[in-house]
Amino acid sequence: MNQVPSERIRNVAVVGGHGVGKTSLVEALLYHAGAVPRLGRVDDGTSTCDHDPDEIAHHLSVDLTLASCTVEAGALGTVVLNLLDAPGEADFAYQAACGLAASDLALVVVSATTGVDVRTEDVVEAAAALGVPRFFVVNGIDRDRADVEGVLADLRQRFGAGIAPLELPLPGPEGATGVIDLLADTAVTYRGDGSTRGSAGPIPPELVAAESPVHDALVEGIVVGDDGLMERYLEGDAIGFDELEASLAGGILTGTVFPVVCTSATSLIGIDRLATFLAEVGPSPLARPVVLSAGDEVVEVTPSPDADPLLRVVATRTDPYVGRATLCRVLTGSLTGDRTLVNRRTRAEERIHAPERRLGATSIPLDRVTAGDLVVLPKLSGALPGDVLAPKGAPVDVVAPAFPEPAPPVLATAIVPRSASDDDKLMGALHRLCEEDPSLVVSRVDETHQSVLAGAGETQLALAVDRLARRFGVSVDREDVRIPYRETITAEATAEGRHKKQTGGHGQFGVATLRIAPLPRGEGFAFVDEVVGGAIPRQFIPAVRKGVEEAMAAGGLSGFPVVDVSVACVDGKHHPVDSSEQSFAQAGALAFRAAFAEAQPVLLEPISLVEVTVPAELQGDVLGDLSARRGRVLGTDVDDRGRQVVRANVPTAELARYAVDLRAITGGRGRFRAEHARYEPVPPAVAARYGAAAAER
Ligand SMILES: Nc1nc2c(ncn2[C@@H]2O[C@H](COP(=O)(O)OP(=O)(O)O)[C@@H](O)[C@H]2O)c(=O)[nH]1
Ligand SMILES: [Mg+2]
Repeated sequence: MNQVPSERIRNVAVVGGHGVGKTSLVEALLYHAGAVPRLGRVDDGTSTCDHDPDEIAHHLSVDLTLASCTVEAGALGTVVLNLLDAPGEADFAYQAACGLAASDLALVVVSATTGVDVRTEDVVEAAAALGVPRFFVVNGIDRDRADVEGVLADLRQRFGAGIAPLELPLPGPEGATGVIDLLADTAVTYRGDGSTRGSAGPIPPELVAAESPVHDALVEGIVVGDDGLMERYLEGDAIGFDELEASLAGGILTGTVFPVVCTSATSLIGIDRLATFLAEVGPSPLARPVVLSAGDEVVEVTPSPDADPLLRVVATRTDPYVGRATLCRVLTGSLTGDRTLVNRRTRAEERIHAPERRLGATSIPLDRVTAGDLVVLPKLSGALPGDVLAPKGAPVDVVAPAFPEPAPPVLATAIVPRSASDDDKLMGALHRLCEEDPSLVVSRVDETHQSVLAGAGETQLALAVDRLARRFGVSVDREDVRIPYRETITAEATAEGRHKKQTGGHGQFGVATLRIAPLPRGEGFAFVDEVVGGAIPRQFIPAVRKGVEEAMAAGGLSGFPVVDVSVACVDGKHHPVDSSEQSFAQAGALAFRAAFAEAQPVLLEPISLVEVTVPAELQGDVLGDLSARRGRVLGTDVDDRGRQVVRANVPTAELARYAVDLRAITGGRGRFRAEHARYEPVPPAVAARYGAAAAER
């Protein structure tokens, strides 16, 4: 593929809710550009971007996929469109955010039938947070239930007056058959014969009356950001198309104007025009400065092919056959031939060679990579999303463009390998998956002897388990994550432990009397020696202690580790020949178990501190649900966007599926974070219920 100068590169993240037509829209753009000979379809598994077996099987985009093509854009010449097809599901929001961070424009796709949804709001918020300009596409205007006016009203209500519709659908007998160009005042019709080219003509007379005020509103919306143009407009000057377009491009870049166009990705309406808009008014990488810091110095640089190369890792993917492939954005500089760069985080040297573009699964080798471009690099060793690759010794850190951090995981599952060979491969495979999607976190929990995979939601976890088998040949079962209950006592008790065995020659003899008492929560264990008069010889006291510690670790009445107990060894007996460390360890353990049973033991459960953020109108539902989970609300607050923030203590056991349930209760509008707070006794009524669960262990 031809390389073009940086000002003719457009890096576009295609984002939005699930099923709105993002992957289909990318396909239509590729087909229009001639990058694919036939229009692939998501439903047949023939689209360019949903190429992974899991994506085809589930009709779901789960990875960030690069598809590059070139379009001819009039005086500009050849423009490279680097389209990043992002997954729409909330579970894969981090992938989408990484795609936004690598792009200069967020192409926010909204369904003409279902309109603005939670994910639309989320991706717009994510783009705004990363400072990425936004451009909306209302897709699916061919559908007979399309309601573009309703969607536009919604867009305006949610995202403000900057929403600037450049097109309206041109109604046909069923759905739309074209678009009305509000800038040029023409109607563009599409033949529906597989061609992407529309033909322009006059606006049908019956639509003129409705169109003209929208046209005026649009022109006003565009010139308002440009004082010179505004003045001329108010004086009655007709502002030319080119000037409007230039002003529009400025408004997009500064995030004050959000154009909206209309498409049908499957009937190929408005695709040619979208490609032209992206080329003509989409920001080039040169318009988005890179801010670097070196020591105390912060400098803003315009990406330049002559600078030292600086690359930002956007995503990595491990293919069992091809190996690792890393998607990078060239922040500045250029690459020709081999080059060794250093990963600023790991300090590892990485040999950079054989850069390529991608068309979904297809590689297109590049001889030269220039500032602002998106490229895939093979065989980097350990790069993670967000890492920066710089020449050796260059003390630079990248301040902007910003890169997102994954949100802390909210849902977890335990993973159990089916066979010993699965067990051997499990951790390696899990680590690979977590590298590809850093919003997945794997851990080994010693207290419950489980390998736990945690992430953003059920879809993501289920897919990870599928991938373990499909891509890494590791078969696993899922299990609930065990709650690390503990046990403690609520009263003082004293008991004697007597260990005595007579087996032929040497016997075993040791007696220890222990007084145990509750300790404040979190203090664990204390041991004091109160033996007087050598009832237990000094050298055996540590053995008593060891026996107690082993008994505590082995568990109390329900088999959970015992904590927060002070133990005093108050008396004992020994035998000059038969006593040994072993005997006293046994005696200590026996005494502890006896005293424990007398000391009114209770089950302790972990309590989490939860912070739930929801729109105010959903707060009641959330509070009701928290109290059904035995939660105690600590307080509520309002955040900077007017949402309620509820803080509560909730037993961790009640939160196992909270991510799934909160999404259902709030229609995806609720967020939460949870962290371990402390242990508390399980209320007796609840303990009876848990007793059964505990007994199963
Ligand atoms: N009628 C119609 N169907 C569409 C259009 N765009 C996408 N679809 C269909 O909508 C479904 C979801 O499309 P897809 O591209 O996977 O959406 P994504 O999840 O946003 O990537 C598929 O069945 C597509 O064939 C459109 O413009 N018109
Ligand atoms: Mg998709």
